[in-house]
Amino acid sequence: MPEAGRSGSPATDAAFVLLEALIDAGIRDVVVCPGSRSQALALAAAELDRVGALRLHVRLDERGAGFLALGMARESGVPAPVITTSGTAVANLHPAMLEATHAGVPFIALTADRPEELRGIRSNQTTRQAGIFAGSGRYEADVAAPTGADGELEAIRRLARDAVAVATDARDAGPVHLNLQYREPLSAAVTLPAAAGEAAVTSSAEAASARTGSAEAASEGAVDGSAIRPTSSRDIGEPVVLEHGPRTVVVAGSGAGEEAEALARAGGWPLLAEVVSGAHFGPNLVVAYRELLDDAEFGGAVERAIVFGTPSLSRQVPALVRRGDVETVVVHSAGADRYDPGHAVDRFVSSARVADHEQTPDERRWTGRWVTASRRLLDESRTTDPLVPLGSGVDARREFLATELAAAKRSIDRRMLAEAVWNATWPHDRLVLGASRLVRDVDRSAPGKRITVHANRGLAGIDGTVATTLGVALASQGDGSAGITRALIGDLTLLHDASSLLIGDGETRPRVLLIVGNDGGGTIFDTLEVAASAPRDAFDRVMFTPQSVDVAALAAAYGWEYRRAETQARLIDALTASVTAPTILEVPLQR
Ligand SMILES: Cc1ncc(C[n+]2csc(CCOP(=O)(O)OP(=O)(O)O)c2C)c(N)n1
Ligand SMILES: [Mg+2]
Repeated sequence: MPEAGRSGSPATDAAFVLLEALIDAGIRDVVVCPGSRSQALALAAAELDRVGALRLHVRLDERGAGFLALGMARESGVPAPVITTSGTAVANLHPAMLEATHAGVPFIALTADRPEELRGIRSNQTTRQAGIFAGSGRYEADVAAPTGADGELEAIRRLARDAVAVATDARDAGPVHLNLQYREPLSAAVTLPAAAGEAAVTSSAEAASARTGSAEAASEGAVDGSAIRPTSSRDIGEPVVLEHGPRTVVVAGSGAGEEAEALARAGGWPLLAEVVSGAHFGPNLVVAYRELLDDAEFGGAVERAIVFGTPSLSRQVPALVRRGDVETVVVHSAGADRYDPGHAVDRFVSSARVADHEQTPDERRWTGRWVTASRRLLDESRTTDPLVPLGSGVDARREFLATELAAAKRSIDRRMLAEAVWNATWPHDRLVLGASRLVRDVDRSAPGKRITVHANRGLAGIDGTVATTLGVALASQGDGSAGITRALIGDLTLLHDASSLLIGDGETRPRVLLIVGNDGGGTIFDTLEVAASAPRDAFDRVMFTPQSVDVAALAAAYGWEYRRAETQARLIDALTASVTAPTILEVPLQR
C-alpha cells in the first residue's frame, strides 16, 4: 500500500486507498471502462489485479459494464464497483443503477469528475455528475479532489466502508454513487510488492450504522450531494458593438455557426474556426491556428479575442482566453453553462457586431499575415496528393500519373484519411465526426469549405455516434434532396454503439457511410502523459483497451455493406463510389 503522498499524485494515492478499503470491506471484482479522468482508479485497479488483490474486468461500454457488475452482484451478493470517466460515460450507468435500485441489488458507481474549478465553464467532458442518479441511489457523495492533505485518506477509507455497508444493507440493498473529483497530475506509477496485495485481501467487512456513517464521511473532505449547484443562470449579457483598434481574432468552437464567419469578415479579423464550428470557411479562415497561437508573433500579439460556440479541440484556445493581456468577449451560444476557461472572460454578450470603420493598412496586414502563414503551414504538412493534374502540359500530366501510381500503393495514415474524407464531402452531403483523435486530424488539416458538419461536442462522448449518424442521415435524406451522410469515427466509437447498427425490418435504411479508422483500440490515450508513466501492460489493458473485432463480420451480422481500404487509391475509390445502403468502410491504421 502506498503511504500518503508516496506516488507524487494525490489522485493515485487516494485511488489506491479507496480500492484497498473496498477490498477490506469485501469487494472482490471491479469493472473498469476506459477514460482519462479515471486513470488513477483504473491503473490502481490494474495493479491490485496484478498482485491478486482483486479481479479486474475491462469493458468498453459503460451501460454493459453496469449490467456486468449487476450480474455479478446478483450472483454473489457483493457489489462489483464500476469505474468510469466523466461526461456521458457516467449517464450510461443509469439503466443498471435503476435496475439495482428497484431490484435491491448492491451496486457501486465510482465516477471520475473534473475538480470544482473546472465545473460550469464548458470544460471538456464536464457535466453535473453529482446528483445525476438522484432518486435512484441509496447514497451518494461528491468527493473533493484529493490534495494530499492530512486526514484525507482516512476520510476516503471511511467513505469506502460506508459505501459497501449501504450498498449491501440486508434490509435495503441498492446502488451507491461516489462521484470522485480528480485534479492533475491525474496519475503516477505505483508498483505494489506482491505481499502488500495479498495482505489487502484479508477482509474486515465492517458493516456498521451505514447511513449515519456515510453522512459523517461525507462531511469530511467529501461534499454532500445536496450541495449540487443549480443550473447556472442564463444571464447572457447585452449586445456589443466592437470598435476597431486592438489586434483581434475571432474564435469559433462547436455550435458557433455562420455568425462567427460573418463577424470575422465584417471586422476583417482572422477566423480561428474549428472544423465542427459551422464557420470553417471564408477568406479569413486560419486552419493552422494551433501553430500560430503558439507563435509569439501571432498568438503572442493578440490583444482581443471574440469567442463563438465552445472550442474543445485544442489546448491553445483556452490558453489564449485565460491570458490576462487578452481582452475576451464570449458571445452567447446554445448549451449549458458559459465558456469561461480559467474564469478569465472579460465580457459575456448576447451578440456582437462591428462598428463602422475603414480598415487601416495595418489591420489588413494583421489578418493577411495569419491567413498566409496558415496556408503555408498547411501546404507544408499536406500528405495527400492533389487529385487532379496541376497543369495540362505533358510534364504536368506525367508527373500526376507518377504521383498517382505512388499513391495507389501508399498505406493510409490518419492525416491522409482526414483529408480524403473532407475532400469527398460536398455541400449537399453531411459529415459526422466522432470524438477522439480523428476529429482533431480533420480540424488540423481541413481547408475551408462550407459544408454541414455534425459532432457531439457537448460532452464529447464516444457513445451513440452510430445512432447520431443514422439520425442525421434520416433527417437530411427525408425529402430526397441531401447527399450521403458520412461519419469518420474510431474503432472503439463504432464498437461502443454497435447495437445501433440494428435497423429493424421495414425501417428506412439511409445512405450512410461509416468510415472507421481501425487502430485496434483507443490511441488517443497514447498521446497523454500517462502513456509514458504507467506500466505498459496496465496502460494497454485499462486505457488503450485493445480489440480485434471482425468488423466485416459485424457488418454482415447487421446487414450492412462492408468495404475495406488499405491504400490511398482504394480509399479514394471507396469514398467516391456510390452509397445506396448503410455501409461500413474499414480503414486499418497503425497504432
Ligand atoms: C461514453 C464515453 N466513454 C468513455 C470515453 C473516454 N474516451 C475518450 S476517447 C476514447 C477512446 C476512443 O477510441 P477510438 O474510437 O478507437 O478512437 P482513437 O482514439 O483510437 O482514434 C475513450 C474511451 C468517452 N469519451 N465517452
Ligand atoms: Mg481507435
